[in-house]
Amino acid sequence: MRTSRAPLASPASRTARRTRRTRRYGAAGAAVLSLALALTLGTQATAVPGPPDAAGGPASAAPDTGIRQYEVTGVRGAPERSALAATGTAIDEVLHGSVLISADAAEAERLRALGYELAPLPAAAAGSGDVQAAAPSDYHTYESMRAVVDAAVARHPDLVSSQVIGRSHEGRDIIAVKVSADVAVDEPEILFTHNQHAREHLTVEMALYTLEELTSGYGSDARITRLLDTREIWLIPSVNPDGKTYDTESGAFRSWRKNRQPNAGSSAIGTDLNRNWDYMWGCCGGSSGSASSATYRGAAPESGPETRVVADFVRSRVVGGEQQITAHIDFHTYGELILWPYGYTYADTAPGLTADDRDAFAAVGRAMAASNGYTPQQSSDLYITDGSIGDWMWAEEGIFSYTFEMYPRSASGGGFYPPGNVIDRETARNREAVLILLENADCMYRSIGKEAQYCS
Ligand code: 7B0
Ligand code: ZN
Repeated sequence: MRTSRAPLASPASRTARRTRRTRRYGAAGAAVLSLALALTLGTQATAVPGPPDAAGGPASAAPDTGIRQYEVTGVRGAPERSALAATGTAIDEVLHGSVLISADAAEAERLRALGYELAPLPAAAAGSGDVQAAAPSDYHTYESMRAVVDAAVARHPDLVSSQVIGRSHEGRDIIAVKVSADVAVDEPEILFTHNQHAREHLTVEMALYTLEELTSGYGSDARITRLLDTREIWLIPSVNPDGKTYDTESGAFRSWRKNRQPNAGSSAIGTDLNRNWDYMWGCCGGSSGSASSATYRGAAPESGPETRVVADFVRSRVVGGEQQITAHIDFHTYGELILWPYGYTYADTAPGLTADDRDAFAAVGRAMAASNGYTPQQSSDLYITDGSIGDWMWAEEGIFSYTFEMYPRSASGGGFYPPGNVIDRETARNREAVLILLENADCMYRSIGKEAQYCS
């Protein structure tokens, strides 16, 4: 098992690899916009609780699974949040001095027995105040997502292609959509992954928004035209199609997070795909070894077929010994955050993550955050996670990997189930951030003024 050793590539060899790589692409003639170093959005790292909600619709109660949201009081600071997360609870939202979690009755009891104080959230944050309740029909299903992708391929065969990269546990196709004008032969590649977590439906809408924006902008929007001429963009709109389907197929939301893979010796279903990646897997209390936990890390790294499919896809992008993908966003909800590695440690620099790496992560992360109003921070500022996608992407593949936590900032905006009438606004809100990443993807170190050192 490769859980507690240093990354395969030493920082030095990886730097050399990136330097070589950019030497090949650096003169490709891409008009590269310089990164306007943005102001950070202030030091606020946690959400401010919204007004208490009155009774509302069913969005945060999930009768099928009995999973609902609770506020856990007296939890402040990343170490205390990490201690709570180490019990196997998934933290949904960080407030000042408390957090929101999703739990079923048994888990709530267990946490109370451990001394935590839990208060159930009023039946639904969504559906109260001026936020409407969402219904499953507000979002694309897995099937209707496929139809949108197929239509884009049919309309823009010169720009868009779709391929099946593997299958989920229940046998659904996991697809990767490639968007590129393929003018240049050898281009930096950027990957967007969506919907590792079943209930985070807004992230699938984000993939479809990006697809539409890129395809409709080619030939009409100079910036998008230039980017599609000089980049290869990969979208995986749903990493977890089984979980997504399970979450909504009954007609009510189930607050499901994991995949739908059975676990040997347990009646509990599912692995948290974002704890199942093969770097520092299970190292640090940032995931659970119990099958019933929302953050169950699985029996082994990449034991989730969906994790394996996406990891194999990423590994398949190594051409001539060089990983072609340079930058990545993994879309989640919610919290309005932009996170970068590492999640497994509080340290700002660590094996394979130099001060320059960290500074480049932060510079581009802050520039993106300045465009969408999200809060930029290292992942572990939230709480410790191990086996998450971003740590693997960076440590094993040298890919600048961000995690976006999309709208809303707090449960009062609908939590995991914001109403359909915010989808257009909240996906378009990330347009600029996506373009900033695409523009920086040929040399992330330009953001810290070190293009010559790393990318010349
Ligand atoms: C998660 O509420 C991941 C940070 C990456 N190291 C944050 C993510 O997997 O816990 N938050 S979420 O589940 N979407
Ligand atoms: Zn998530």
